[in-house]
Amino acid sequence: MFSIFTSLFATTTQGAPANFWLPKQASTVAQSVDHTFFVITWICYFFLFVITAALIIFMIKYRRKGNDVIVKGPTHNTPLEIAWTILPLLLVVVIFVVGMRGYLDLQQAPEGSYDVQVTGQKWSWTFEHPKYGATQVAELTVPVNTPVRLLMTSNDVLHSVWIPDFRVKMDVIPGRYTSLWFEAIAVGEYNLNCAEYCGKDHSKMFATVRVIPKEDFEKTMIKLASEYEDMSVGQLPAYAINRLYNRCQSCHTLDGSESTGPSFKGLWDRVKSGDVNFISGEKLSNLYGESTTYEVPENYIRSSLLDPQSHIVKGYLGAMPSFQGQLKDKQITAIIEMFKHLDELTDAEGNITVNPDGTPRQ
Ligand code: HEC
Ligand SMILES: [Cu+2]
Repeated sequence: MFSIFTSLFATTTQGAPANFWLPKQASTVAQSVDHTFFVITWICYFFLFVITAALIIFMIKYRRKGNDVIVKGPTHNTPLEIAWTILPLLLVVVIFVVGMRGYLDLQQAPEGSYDVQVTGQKWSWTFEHPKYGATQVAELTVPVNTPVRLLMTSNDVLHSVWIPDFRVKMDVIPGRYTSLWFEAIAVGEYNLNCAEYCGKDHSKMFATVRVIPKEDFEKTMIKLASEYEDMSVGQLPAYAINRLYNRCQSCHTLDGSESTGPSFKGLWDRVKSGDVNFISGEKLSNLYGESTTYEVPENYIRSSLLDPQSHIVKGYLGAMPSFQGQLKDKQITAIIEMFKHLDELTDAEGNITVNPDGTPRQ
């Protein structure tokens, strides 16, 4: 209890730990944000005290005593009126200058920042590292003491990236890019939350920012970009749904609902049984068999990815882009394995239930 009050007086040093009022300071801008916060808070405390004291003193001093005759009070006091106009004006100017400085710092990412592409989608965050070709879902790894710039957009509704320990927050808007930058000052794990109510599972839309030493960063990213290479076939479905499905999710759902393309739910059963009709009038089952177009059903999925225009599913447009050159052979295998095991990777509503390493997602 005592520390709640002492922390009110704590000067905000760079990198201050969490206290009752504010979370840990873990970025370069946190100190100045807290500074602004405390300047305004202390102005409020000052006036709370002065006004309450005046109120109590006046209540006692000017209370009605006995049956005095009520006389007319003063109606006007020029010096007083000038004072209560000029003083608050000066105060709001101070607040504006302190606030504007911090705001400008937050707007402009420093030259040479490390870029990350962020996509918000009900209800998960995807982070792409263009420099390494690595993709992360629900977790973002960044180097310490390096300015990082997030370029953000949404696939559906309004979201908002908020990292309390870094004191940064920015809306994520469909059909538009917004940006945000931070420079973490300490290695560690920090929470990233969605701060814009975005529907049923808004409260589950969070991610972990993992700040790691600079010298480990390159190694970690390269490993992340090629992590599937060391995986056994049994490990591939969890990898695919977490690391590859985000490239498909704008057109393919996991819950059976229609989108630009057919849902992935039940896809493997449809494909295996050959129960797919094409706009050419052909049926997939007629293309199966020895020395025909697709010797095994897996080849149909492979060609759907590498040459999507060759057979277009009835009821859809040929809107699928080719992933030729973008997916390695083992990643294609991973996607096929993902289709086969989709039931074990998602719940009835199409939410992903496993982490990339196969452990259950909370
Ligand atoms: C821009 C939209 C779009 C994206 C992104 C996209 N697809 Fe498609 N996909 C489609 C459309 C439209 C069809 C149906 C027409 C066709 O067969 O080409 C389709 C069809 C398919 C089919 C055949 C489905 C069936 O029922 O026979 C598979 C398999 C497939 N996509 C896999 C993927 C995978 C895996 C990804 C991500 C790596 C992906 N798609 C990304 C639009 C997309
Ligand atoms: Cu959200």
